[in-house]
Amino acid sequence: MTDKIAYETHGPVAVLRLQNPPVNALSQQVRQGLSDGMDRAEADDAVQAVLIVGDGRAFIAGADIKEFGKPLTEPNLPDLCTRIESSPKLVVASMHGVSLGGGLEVALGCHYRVAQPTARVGLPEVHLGILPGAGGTQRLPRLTGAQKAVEAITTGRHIKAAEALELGIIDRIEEGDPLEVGLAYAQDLLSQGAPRRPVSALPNLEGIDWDATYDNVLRKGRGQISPATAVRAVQAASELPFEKGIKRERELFMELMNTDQRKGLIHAFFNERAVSNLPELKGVDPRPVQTIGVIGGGTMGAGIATAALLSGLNVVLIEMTDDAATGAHKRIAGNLAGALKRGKINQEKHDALLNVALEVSQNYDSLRDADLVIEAVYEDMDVKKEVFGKLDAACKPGCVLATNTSYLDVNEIAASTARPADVIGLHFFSPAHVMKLLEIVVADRTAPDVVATGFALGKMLGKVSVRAGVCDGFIGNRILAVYRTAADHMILDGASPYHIDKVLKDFGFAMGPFEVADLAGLDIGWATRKRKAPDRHPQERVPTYIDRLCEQGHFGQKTGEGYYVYEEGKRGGTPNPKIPDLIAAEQAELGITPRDFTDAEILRRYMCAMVNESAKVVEEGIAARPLDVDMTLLFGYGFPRYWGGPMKWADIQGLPSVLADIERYAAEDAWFWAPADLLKKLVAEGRTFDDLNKEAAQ
Ligand code: HSC
Repeated sequence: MTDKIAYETHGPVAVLRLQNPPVNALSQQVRQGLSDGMDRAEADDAVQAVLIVGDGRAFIAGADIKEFGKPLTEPNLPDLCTRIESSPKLVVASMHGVSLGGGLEVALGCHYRVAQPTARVGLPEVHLGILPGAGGTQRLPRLTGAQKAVEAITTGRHIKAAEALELGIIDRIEEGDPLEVGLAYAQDLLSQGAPRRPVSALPNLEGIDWDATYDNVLRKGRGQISPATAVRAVQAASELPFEKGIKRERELFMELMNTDQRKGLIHAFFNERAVSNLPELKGVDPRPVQTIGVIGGGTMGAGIATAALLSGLNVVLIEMTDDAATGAHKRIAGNLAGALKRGKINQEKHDALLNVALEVSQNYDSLRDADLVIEAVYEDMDVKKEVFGKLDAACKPGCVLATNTSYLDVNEIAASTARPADVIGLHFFSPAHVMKLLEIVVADRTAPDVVATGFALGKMLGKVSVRAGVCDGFIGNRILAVYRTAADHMILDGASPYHIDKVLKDFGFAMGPFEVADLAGLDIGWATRKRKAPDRHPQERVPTYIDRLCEQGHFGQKTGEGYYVYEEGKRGGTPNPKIPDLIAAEQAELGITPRDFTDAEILRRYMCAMVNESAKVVEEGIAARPLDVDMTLLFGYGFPRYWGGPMKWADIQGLPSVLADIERYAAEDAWFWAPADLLKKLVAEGRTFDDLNKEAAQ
């Protein structure tokens, strides 16, 4: 026995209790302990049944993900599940909290399953780029039927106990201490003389149209292959005897284990948790936050207010005029109505949030009790300074003063107040009650407990919070500006925006950069180009063909015309026939002969520009680690999760090849493509971005 499993007997029942906090992941020691425990129970003639139960907050959260990518160790999980199932003694699982992946597979290896009413089960492996590899694709469909198993496995969703009972995944729901409940159930089964009931012995299931199901799941996966591959594993359960099906599952599992997508998805899993784990936050208590102020009730301010209300905070929103206040209230009411419709809140909660927790005011004095105020007004330094002056006068001492600016200098804003240590940037992404990313912008004089308060607020709001330093655009928008420029350069040189959009959607982005530009509004880029014009480097190439469209009042989706033309009531747009002419005119003016671009070259240039700027952002300390850039792009910019982020993508490609391409491009445009020093250093030392993440974690 290992110390991860406690063995005890209660009358005729041997109990194997998992003790591997925080979530009883099935590490080698846990697997060994379970296997030894089964041996011991079987060797004891007084034992008639075995109960498997977990200590702490979950039954079992699955295989130990930290072991993935390392050499396999015995006993392996599929064999362990088969070993449990083939025990001559009755085996029962008592499940509480979550039973996920390998955790559910262990339970499916047992002969009977009882769960707490609050328990959740699921096979979420596809989200890690793999499939259930310990019999889950063979046993689950034997209980639920093919269609339901395909749905559960390809979505990886968590299934609540009541539904699990209905689907036949569990046998009983019982509230109480999981050990007591499990013991009572086992005793019950013994007294009834209940037989062993191996799921693998159940008959093969009915077939479905496997090819159509595979195609459908593949399409929905937008390039992610694990869900579709899982369909083939379930197909094996319908077409092959159990032993052969298990073999097929193993083959497909190992195939996926060796993919880059598995590496990217596991990188995302661990780093979305690691991102808020910063040395500067250790031992620093955040300031308490119960009431927040929001200045400005446009789309952004209303979104922030909605997110805060839905997280249980009180909100005081300040607007300047009656009309604006009414508009803000309407927007928040609309957002909350959406939450009500989707079942996120009930009517009573909805009414309380809108009528009690929210106050819309035109008077800064209403902010007297606010613990934190977020300004979300027009992006103009003078306007921001005026707002901060008023906040300085109205807010209580210790109130955190935050700006939601997307690029303005937070140091300058802070310096305009009498309390710069209380000032921080909280950069939300629109719509703020939906988008997961929050950039926490730490200015030179921001106090450590104000930084901790930013992260605590992010956690309350369910955001992925990333620390960023002060620069134009912080982490995300600064990098975006550069890879967008790379795309614009390709357009000047001959690629079409529609080709570029297609290549990036094939790569896994939900939208192409020009579709995004149309959605965000072309006036934003136009304003930025004008703002940056005075400080522009003489060697900078800035395409202006799209400004001609803006000059005619076409700003993308909101005006019905941009890179695409949008028709009322139709989803998506069609290429705007004016665009090629505008591009051709600028090419003629600049004396450029357009050339062809392959899909591969478009992707490579776009990604190399992203990686190079990302490396500069890390090198300058704007991002604390490469993983901070990766999480910013994943949660705020639609970067495909299965690549893990741009820095993980670069590691997977091999940094020497990325640098070689950047240097090749630099021969054409040395200013734009100047390679990052950090990238050159890592290549010279034979290291990766992930090595920097690991060093930072030590
Ligand atoms: C699997 O099971 C594969 C099998 O099908 C087959 C294997 C067969 C191999 C055969 C080869 C021949 N492992 O999220 P939280 C950590 S794949 C290791 O903050 P919450 C997590 O990193 C697995 N660590 O808490 C964090 O650590 P930190 C399928 C795991 O309450 C801490 O636990 N299962 C871990 O918000 C707390 O986590 C899944 O995909 C794991 N499996 O959520 C489930 N799970 O404190 C993944 C968690 O150092 N996990 N940790 O940051 C989750 O969805 C969530 O963590 C929970 C808890 C819902 C469990």
